[in-house]
Amino acid sequence: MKLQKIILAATASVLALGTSIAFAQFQKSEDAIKYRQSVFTVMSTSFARIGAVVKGEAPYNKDEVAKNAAIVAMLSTLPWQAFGPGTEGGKAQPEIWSENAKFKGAGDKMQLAVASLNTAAQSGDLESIKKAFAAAGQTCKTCHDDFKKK
Ligand code: ASC
Repeated sequence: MKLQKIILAATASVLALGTSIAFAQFQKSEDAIKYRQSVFTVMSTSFARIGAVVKGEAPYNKDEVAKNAAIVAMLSTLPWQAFGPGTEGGKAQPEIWSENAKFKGAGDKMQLAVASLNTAAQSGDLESIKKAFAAAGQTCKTCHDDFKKK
């Protein structure tokens, strides 16, 4: 009985490990490319909606900006798992893999910047939203300059 329990626990652990590996990887590089591009597309849509408010092209609605900032902050955590080894392609520059620490650093900066934007957006202070938006936009641009094909 005791041994059966140990085997059962071990089997469950192996299955859980297998599931997490399958979750972190993609079957084909095209799947990874599609995933990360989809995330960036939706992130860009919400970011641009905040941008329209910041630029005075759309009226400021606290709930709308807060919602879009939360979407951007949440999505900012997702694309990195889809830049694994062997997933070169799409608009990704090869430097993402050859200078991976630099790429990771740029991604971390972006995540911190959009987390700050989200904090500002939830507070509802438009002046701090404007500042945080500009800082976040700069992290998008820096990373694109270095790592995204034109
Ligand atoms: C966007 C978008 C980006 C960034 C970048 C900021 O809305 O799609 O890639 O902002 O242009 O510099």
